[in-house]
Amino acid sequence: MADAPTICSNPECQVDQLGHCHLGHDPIDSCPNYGQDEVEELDPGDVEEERASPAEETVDGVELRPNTRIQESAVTKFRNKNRANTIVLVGEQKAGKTTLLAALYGLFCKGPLGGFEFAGSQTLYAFAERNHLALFEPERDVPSTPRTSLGEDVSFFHLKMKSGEEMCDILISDRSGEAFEAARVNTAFIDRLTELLLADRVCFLLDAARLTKVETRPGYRRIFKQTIRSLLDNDAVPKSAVLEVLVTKLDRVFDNAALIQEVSEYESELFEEFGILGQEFVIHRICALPRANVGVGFLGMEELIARWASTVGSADILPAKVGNALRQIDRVAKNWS
Ligand SMILES: Nc1nc2c(ncn2[C@@H]2O[C@H](COP(=O)(O)OP(=O)(O)OP(=O)(O)O)[C@@H](O)[C@H]2O)c(=O)[nH]1
Ligand SMILES: [Mg+2]
Repeated sequence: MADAPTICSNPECQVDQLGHCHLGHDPIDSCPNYGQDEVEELDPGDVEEERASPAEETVDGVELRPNTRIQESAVTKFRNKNRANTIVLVGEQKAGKTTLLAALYGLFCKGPLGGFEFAGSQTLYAFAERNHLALFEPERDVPSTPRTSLGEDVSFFHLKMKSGEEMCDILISDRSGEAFEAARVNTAFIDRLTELLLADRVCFLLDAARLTKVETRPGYRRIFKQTIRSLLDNDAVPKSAVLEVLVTKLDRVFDNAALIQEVSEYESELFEEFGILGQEFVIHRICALPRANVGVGFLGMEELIARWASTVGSADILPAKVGNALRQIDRVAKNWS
């Protein structure tokens, strides 16, 4: 209800208190003075802002916007209420992050994916939009998925799934590949990748086509490792998070044994370098859009969803151990000096 003075522009009218029009108009709306000030005072921006307010929507007491992506600020609230696995997608521009999200939605539209049934999503509209754009005119040469803009902050997609009697929630982050590229060359940008700190699983997307193409191969082999290395060396990834390399766009190399061999060799190199760090490190191959070779199908997607939905361990609330802590006796000399 608006404030009393804004209901009617006639100063003698007491419609806000008496409930009837001073000039006898019935219904009240038919009075030309009724609501005029209110209309004049309306700031169209407010209307939009109100509609966009996350406070409008509550699910299980959690404030979320159902039809857009979830902003990072809402993720913490969501995770406080729901035991959700958080998956962070990392990959340079056009690696296939958004297409992977679209494919997950598209596959759930057709039915269960492996042992998991779709049970709901707080980001249905955003999923549907991406799926539509990924499939829109799939024959054309230019990328069909709109590039995630650097101006956009990270946002999260939500999936609720059912496996037998068990329900599980996953949140998957998406942000522009440019942000990861910037962080690779300038560590000052790593702090901006705030979603990494929330990650239960960090998925590095490795573009199989780019990895095996003669023109791009040397540079890409190097920068892919550099991205992982810079995030790990700068402690941007929680030690508890699983590191997962997703070799994407398998449809583009599938029929060529030499290219597959190259992929395998690079996978071995990655294992040698990152598999020994004490953090769980896995590599899987997927195809999220079998455009170049329909026969490949949506490779590895059932296994992917099973991994992403796998129960996360209990949160470790113990304070982290301090390495090389000074003993009191070591401090004596310092205290005396
Ligand atoms: N053939 C094939 N093309 C794919 C696959 N996955 C993604 N693509 C294509 O790769 C291009 C880039 O995919 P996106 O999903 O937009 O990449 P992104 O990582 O989100 O890129 P940014 O938003 O720029 O960070 C699009 O043209 C997709 O159609 C795949 O599995 N196979
Ligand atoms: Mg994208």
